[in-house]
Amino acid sequence: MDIIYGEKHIRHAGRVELYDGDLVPCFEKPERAQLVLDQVRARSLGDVLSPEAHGLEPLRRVHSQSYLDFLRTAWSDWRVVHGDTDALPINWPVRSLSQRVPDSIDGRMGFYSMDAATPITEGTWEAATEAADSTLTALDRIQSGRGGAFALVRPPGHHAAGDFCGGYCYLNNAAIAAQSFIDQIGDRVAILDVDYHHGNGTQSIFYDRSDVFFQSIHGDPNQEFPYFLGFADECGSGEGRGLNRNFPLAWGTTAEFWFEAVDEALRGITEYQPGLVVVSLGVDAYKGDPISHFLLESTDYSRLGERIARLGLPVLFVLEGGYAVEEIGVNVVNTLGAYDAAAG
Ligand code: Q9C
Ligand code: ZN
Repeated sequence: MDIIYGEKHIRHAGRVELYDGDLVPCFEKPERAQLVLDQVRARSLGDVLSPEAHGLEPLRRVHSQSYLDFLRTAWSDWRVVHGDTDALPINWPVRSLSQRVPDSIDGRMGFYSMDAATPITEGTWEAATEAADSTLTALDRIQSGRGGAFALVRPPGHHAAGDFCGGYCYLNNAAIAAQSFIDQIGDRVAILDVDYHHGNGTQSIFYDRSDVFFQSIHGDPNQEFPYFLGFADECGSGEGRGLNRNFPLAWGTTAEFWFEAVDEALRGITEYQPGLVVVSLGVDAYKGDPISHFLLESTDYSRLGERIARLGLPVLFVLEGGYAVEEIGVNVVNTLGAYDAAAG
């Protein structure tokens, strides 16, 4: 399959995130994408292509203009006040607080974010927009009949909602591509999110929509980030009722139970008959992941790719999380290689 990879992601390299009460080096770092690229090349997965610019319009279809303006200008506004450090929020507009947008950069950091693990740096806007362009370029390749495609991107996207960043995510790459497909083709899209964390951003963007079927398999939000979305009773609303499905699983979940959820989700996709499947491919359900608590083996990712291929539908794979840097490339390419082999 075609792999889309751009180098601007290197410009997004946050220093620290707030983690278990300490400021620790960011888990979401440039090395991740480079190690995936190494494996893509080592195993000759396909042609590695550069992203093509698609402009801001596809981003506006998913994110609010005010959020995009914030994201584009946040670091330079922060720098004026705080100097040459990464921008991190520290206060959020919860419950009884006002939902008006404050003037100060500190206030806006909280307004447009959900956690203190998602720093905005000098290169964040450039990297995030390039990731969206890579994902849209991967979609173009699929539409020109090249089979599956892989957007090898960072920063990831599935925690980013219409108007906030969080969980290392700024622009929702999977959602932007799904919406672009709908705008161009007018057919339905199924999104399968296998990242260890619930894809709260993607869920919220499409929650009331009948043209996008979102399913996520993830750590139970009673135990795990993002804590405030991803429960099993979130089924979609209005026209989207029945087209949102969550599979929250307990810490310690092994492949046996994880694949029960995968198979159930794949049956749902077959029934829905979409024109495109987008896979939010985080590989942090892997047993060696430093911030996660599932127990998948590297070989399980090959099983995943094979099962996805059996759908017989065009598939756009988008990289999300995965922090066991030794194995991230192996796990990703196991998935994609097995998909290619089984899809023929
Ligand atoms: N103790 C992605 O995988 N920190 N984002 C959680 C829990 C945030 C993960 C800390 C994890 C975000 C794309
Ligand atoms: Zn994750």
